[in-house]
Amino acid sequence: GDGAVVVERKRARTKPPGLYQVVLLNDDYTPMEFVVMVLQHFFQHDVDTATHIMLKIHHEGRGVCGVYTKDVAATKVELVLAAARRDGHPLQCIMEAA
Ligand code: TYC
Repeated sequence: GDGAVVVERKRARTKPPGLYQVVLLNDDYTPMEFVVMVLQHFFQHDVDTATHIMLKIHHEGRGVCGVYTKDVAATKVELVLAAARRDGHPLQCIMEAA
């Protein structure tokens, strides 16, 4: 060009990470004990909280396991689905923008 120097101001800060809810869905076949185990093992809930969340899902159809950044939420969904399929359960786990 004509030698003009264009300087773009850099973004002042990094983008805040989007947050995602990991949600378990009810079904008629997955044992309650398996869901409680999933909530303890993958979402670090104590047994009383895990049981409360499991019963909420059982009665209301769905329940939030935890809220995480996108990559962490996606990994938890995959780990839960892998564990459920390994044990032959139809449990469904999804992530939703929080
Ligand atoms: N409804 C299941 C049963 O009666 C228990 C269950 C709870 C399944 C939560 C899935 O996400 C779930 N055995």
